[in-house]
Amino acid sequence: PQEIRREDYKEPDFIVEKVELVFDLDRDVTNVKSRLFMAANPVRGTGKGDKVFLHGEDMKLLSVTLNETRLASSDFTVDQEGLRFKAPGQNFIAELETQISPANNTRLEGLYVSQSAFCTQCEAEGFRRITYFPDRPDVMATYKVTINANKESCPVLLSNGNLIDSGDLDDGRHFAVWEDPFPKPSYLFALVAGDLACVEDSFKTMSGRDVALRIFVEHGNEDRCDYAMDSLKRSMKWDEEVYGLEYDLDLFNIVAVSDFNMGAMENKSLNVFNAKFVLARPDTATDGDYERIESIVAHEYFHNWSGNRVTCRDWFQLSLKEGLTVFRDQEFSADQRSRPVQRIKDVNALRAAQFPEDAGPLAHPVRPDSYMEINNFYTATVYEKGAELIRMMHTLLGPDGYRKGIDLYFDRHDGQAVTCDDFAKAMEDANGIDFSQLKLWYSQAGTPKLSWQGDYDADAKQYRLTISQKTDPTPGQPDKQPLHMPISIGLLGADGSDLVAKTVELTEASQEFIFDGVTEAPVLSFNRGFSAPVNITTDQPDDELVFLMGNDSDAFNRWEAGQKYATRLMLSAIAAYEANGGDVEAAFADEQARVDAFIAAMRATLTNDDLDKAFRADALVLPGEAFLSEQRKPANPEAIYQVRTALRKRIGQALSDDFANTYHQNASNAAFTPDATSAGQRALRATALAYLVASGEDEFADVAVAQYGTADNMTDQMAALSVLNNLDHPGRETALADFEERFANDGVVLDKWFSLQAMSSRDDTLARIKDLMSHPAFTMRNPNKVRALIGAFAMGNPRHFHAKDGSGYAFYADRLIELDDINPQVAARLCAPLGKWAKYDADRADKMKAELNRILAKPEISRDLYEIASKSAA
Ligand code: BAL
Ligand code: ZN
Repeated sequence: PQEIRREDYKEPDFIVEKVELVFDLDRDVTNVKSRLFMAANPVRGTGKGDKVFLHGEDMKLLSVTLNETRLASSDFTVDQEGLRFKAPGQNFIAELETQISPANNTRLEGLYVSQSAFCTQCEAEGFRRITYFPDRPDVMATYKVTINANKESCPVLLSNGNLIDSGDLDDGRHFAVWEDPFPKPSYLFALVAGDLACVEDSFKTMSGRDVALRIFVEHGNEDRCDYAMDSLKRSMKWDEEVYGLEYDLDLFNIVAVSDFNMGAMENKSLNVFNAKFVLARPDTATDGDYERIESIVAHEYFHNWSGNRVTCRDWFQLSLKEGLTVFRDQEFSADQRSRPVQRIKDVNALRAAQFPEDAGPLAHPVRPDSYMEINNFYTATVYEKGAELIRMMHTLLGPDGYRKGIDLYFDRHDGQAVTCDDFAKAMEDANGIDFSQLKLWYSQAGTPKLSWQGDYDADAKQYRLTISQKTDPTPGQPDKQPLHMPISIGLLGADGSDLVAKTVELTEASQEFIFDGVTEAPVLSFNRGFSAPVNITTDQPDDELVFLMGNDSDAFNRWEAGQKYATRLMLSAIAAYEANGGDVEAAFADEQARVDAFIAAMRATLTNDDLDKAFRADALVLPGEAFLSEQRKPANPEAIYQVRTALRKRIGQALSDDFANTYHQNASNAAFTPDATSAGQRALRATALAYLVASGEDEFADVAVAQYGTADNMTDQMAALSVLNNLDHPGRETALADFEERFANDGVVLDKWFSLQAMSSRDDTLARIKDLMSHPAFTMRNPNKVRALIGAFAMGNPRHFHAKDGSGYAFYADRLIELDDINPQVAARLCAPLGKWAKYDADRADKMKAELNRILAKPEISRDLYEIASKSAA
């Protein structure tokens, strides 16, 4: 497959001003007629050629008609990429008739069938699987869409914009006509037709308009929409209050479908969601699910401005809308919940997915320079690192300066398809500043490494801080420039108060900052709030970390200090474990004093009632196995698992009384509510239970069994089941069997059950996964099922995935090969774990590479999977 390069971007020769589509829906043969009102692109100037190209894939082309004259087959050419013909003039009408088969569309791109409903997914390039069209985001047209379908099986007919007509047809069919007045790129087109239940509400906008809000779900799920609806209304209000942005149509629809490649999709006024991110009832969804629903509903809603009203010129600019919209949803969640807890969550996610991406073979800049398949670039780098870039702009400009930049961006570019440079320019122009160095974050891949050196001069009452930065080479980028970034710091006095709290701007490879009036030798709190998305290589002494854990006024850095301490402790123990031939007792033999100090600091956090419970729960969780793997080369998954498990056991034993108190004190008799405070209480109690069970005392496993049996909500039930999941305890099988029976017909909930088993540390896990593949509810055709069972194994079970005999790799590669023929986009997305071979010992690395090569040898491998596997194997 060919690489597409950013520098090759050319304006389209012809644009489409208006589209009229008529769908005659049928599962096996759907007929699509389109009328495209085409014009030579005025930006290019007229008369620059008459060659028209329309993208199109996997369709049957029935006819091409230009200005009402049907073309002979010799007047156009069709190949795998699309349709070419000669324009009959500067302005003309092209009519195309195509046939597609939604029921056979297992890729879930374009028009397909989920359960019994028709739905679409067009981002990035799905529209070209519906009809021939210049399927690129810089071609923006208004759409009028007529849907004809069987009235009994498809009573609901939806598309973008406003419903302008509907009625009955012959033969039990009916129709609806939708018109979207806002010009949009084809990737925002959507159609849904099916027998769906509808939950309705409304929102009054800041200018007093009433917007009808509707959520469509499968029948029987109507009582699981309240939280999504509430989240939608809060998002609409927040965007008005914080960004001054009002919704622009009288109707906003959300549809939940079971089969979906992504989390959700922001189609204009018709958001299509993975059902997993809509449906919630206390007995089916955990607090984590509620949180994700809130943030994804917000994310898709916010796209109405940051994505739809102003969109991307080309797909290299994807972060223009995604980085900005992730930043917006993160800030929304921070405002709705606890700001530090939200920041911890976002940084954990960044470290879990983006830092490894930036350090591996798939590293790419926030604005990539080339791709083979754009679906492979919906990455943590484009999304989460892109959001960090916007966050740095926000920090550097302050809230008012940021808002001035945002206002100018939307004033200047409303209705346009623009670039990341256009966004930065609006920020610069509104504030009279120069972001040219900051913009390197768009083009330079890799996570910067920062080190610092602090010197205190007691006589001068001066603290000098030298900060150095370096970014390692990444594929295709051997040389890196120093970046511009805000570093928030605090200097703490002995009583724990801030002597200095400030944000400095780092721009040089090495730079000194001087703080005067510092009355005592301070402890440095560095990169507060994770103001810059970097790795810090300076080791702060243990006692300073303990001090920060107990005193830092920046809650994020209190948490961070604990994570650093725990990481350091475990890395030393892992080295000792390996040096002592896998003896976990020996691993901690030389670390007793440090372990004790760490446990004492954990206890102080656990019992500090001034701290938010959700924060305490986070602060008590040790860095995960995947994170620890990133800190070591070669990573030894078995050693990491053993040492982390042993440390948890020691903490559980040492603080058993405290955890037992916490567990009992945080029981609640109140009815479940998903608010952040109640969720924090449940999280702290779940953490206590997990440590009690980790202590190895049988009585606590019985407590977990009891909790599973008596809990009246999914959060508490899953907390119990997750700890039982790793045990050899009869209660495990009983609880799993009960769960399976209760949710046998509930795909979204049963996925939790598949995932748990895939992530179990038990030795029979891989065998169990193989059995579960023939479970009646499992199918490789449903992305959620694949992610729940197969994806969870590779991403959430490092120890078994990296089994020394290579069985985990071989099983996984077999699944990717099988999946590639069904859904290449999902297959490619799951391939990344095999690409991390360079992190492991030679034996594992060879086995992982061998599996990548076996994947590459697959006949008719998709472009999607080829790109990831070939870059990973290199
Ligand atoms: N645009 C694809 C899904 C999302 O990021 O909202
Ligand atoms: Zn998005």
